Amino acid sequence: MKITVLSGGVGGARFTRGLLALVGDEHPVTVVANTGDDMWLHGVRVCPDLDTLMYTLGGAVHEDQGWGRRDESKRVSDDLAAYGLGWDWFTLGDLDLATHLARTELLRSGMPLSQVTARLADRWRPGVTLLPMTDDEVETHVVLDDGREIHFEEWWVRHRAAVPARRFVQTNLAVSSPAPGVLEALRDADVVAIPPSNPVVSVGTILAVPGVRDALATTDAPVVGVSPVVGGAPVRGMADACLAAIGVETSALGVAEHYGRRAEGGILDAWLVDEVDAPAAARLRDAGWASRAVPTLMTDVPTTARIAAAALDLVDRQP
Ligand code: FO1
Repeated sequence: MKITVLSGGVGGARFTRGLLALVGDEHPVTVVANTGDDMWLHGVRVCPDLDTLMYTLGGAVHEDQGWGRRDESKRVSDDLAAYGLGWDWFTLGDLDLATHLARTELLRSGMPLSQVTARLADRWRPGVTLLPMTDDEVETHVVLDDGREIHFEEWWVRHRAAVPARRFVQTNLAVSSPAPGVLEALRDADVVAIPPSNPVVSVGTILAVPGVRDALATTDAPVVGVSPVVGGAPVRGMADACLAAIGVETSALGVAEHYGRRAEGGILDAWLVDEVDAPAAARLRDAGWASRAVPTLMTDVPTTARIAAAALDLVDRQP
């Protein structure tokens, strides 16, 4: 059974780790990662979601943070600050910096991001094929109410998304192309999973790469999603601020309707919600969706494996 996952950072990485615990290495998993959070910092290319996936699945992630490396230090970042350089609210750890230096060196040698990602992932053995959504350089920026445009990471990390976003601007995205293997991973999958990643700036960004949404709409694989919103609030991060910016209600039902059912031109066949949102599952079933309410808090790997099993089961796929 070929499984394809469209993933952002922490939520998607944790879900995929549980999925791998469930399916072992009998079923190949391909993860298509959001690269809209990427940025140039100190002359190196930082790819937060690719790195969170690589570190989490490779067993090197700082577990409490969900990003960056375990046993990390920040001597270089502190010394850069002494030169008045960098963002004092954004820490590039010393070991993490090696990843960005390696990536930048390989990119500068002419290697596309997808090949660079495969080369870096080789070291960590993540147990999946890790693909950036595109090899083109794209970035998500946020236009604030006062008209200023800042990088997504500044809005997300410095302002904790507390400054209202008027809209999101995604540089170069409309003219980007899916990275090699991305469309095939959607077309040839036996099941496609949308984990509880940020539906706007992570999954939404992947869907905005030309060709991806069509591949998702036409693949023979069933598409099942897991709600990132539980009881009207995002489990982690500030997806509610992103949903508000695009006028979508922060609820399991609101996000399902935002993604839309494939029979009506959307991208999903099935939607797994948390047990507190059982009424939403019932309403969706009445509207023709496959939907079920189970505990969806990814508290540990075995629990997450059970969530992944419930998602696959919802579209009649068993590992
Ligand atoms: N998140 C923070 O809240 N604070 C940081 O200083 C920070 C640094 C950082 C460095 C590299 C990297 O790959 C990720 C980093 N993140 C940090 C997490 C990042 O904001 C998120 O992983 C994604 O952008 C959202 O999914």
